[in-house]
Amino acid sequence: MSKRVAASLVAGAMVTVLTACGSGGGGSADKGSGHKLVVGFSQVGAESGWRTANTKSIQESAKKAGVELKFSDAQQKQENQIKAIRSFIQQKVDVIAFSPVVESGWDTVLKEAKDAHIPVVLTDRAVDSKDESLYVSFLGSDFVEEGKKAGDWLVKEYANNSADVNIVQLEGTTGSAPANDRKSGFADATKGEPKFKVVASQTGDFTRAKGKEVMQAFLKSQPKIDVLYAHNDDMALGAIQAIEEAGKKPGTDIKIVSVDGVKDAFTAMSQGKINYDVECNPLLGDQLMDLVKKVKAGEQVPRRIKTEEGTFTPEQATAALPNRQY
Ligand code: GYE
Repeated sequence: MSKRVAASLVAGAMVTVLTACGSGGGGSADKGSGHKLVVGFSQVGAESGWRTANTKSIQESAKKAGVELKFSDAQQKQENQIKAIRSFIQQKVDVIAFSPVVESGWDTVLKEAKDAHIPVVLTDRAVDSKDESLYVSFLGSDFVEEGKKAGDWLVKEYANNSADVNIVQLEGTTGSAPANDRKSGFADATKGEPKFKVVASQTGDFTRAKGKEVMQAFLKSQPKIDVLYAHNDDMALGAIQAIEEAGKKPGTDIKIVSVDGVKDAFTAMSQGKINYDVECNPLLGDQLMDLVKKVKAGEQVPRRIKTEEGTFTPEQATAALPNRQY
């Protein structure tokens, strides 16, 4: 008898719980059960093949995951990203995701997001903020490691040479994480050998047009260039044009090592114009959607999620070309 009473009490309790859920009476389900997760995403711009692939990946993954993506293109300007983030706060999005164009100067706007209780996820590029509470997670590549891989290749390539190796460097956007880190990783890998000399280093803003322009200036000012280290493929591709127009053979007269691993660079590699490419994976969409869903659900997420990536010789790039997605 007492058992039956207990059982019916349990059953009653269950019904109550089910009813509460079904009617949307739960405290956190304040936007109703059909509410789509809304993510505000501020993208850097459309400066490179890498970026185009990254944008496409994020937009497609959002669609697939049933996430409403409010997409904003900052055209490589920090002020535009700050404006976009403020507008996302005003619109009360569920999560803000962004790829910070430069590393510094984010504390004020990120504090505003925190005060509005909107979690922030960093993707692709990092910020240098000391206050770790301003974002919940950072998903992207290890750019220092990428620079090291480029430098390690150079050390091996010139292992049997004792003569000076004159290097020109095309840097990414000034103040950006990939420019800072790819520069320092490369410098670290080559610093043990004084024969490696960076004779000129300047920003090409991660674009083909600027890469070409700066390489033209390098070719005019530098009597002897052995190696070009480009922080991304688009600048390397622009530089290839400048080298060819100057009557030199890219990949032979000037060796080229670059970062990204986009299709156009693999094509250039198959033609012998780039000697080594360090991969940086732009296809972050699925991982990002996974992450924002977990963050919204209040689940514990890792502070740092690193993307796995490899390196490519011309032979490997030529073999990978037919199936390359970006
Ligand atoms: O390497 C470059 C792009 O932040 C990793 O930005 C990204 C870099 C990428 O413009 O091509």
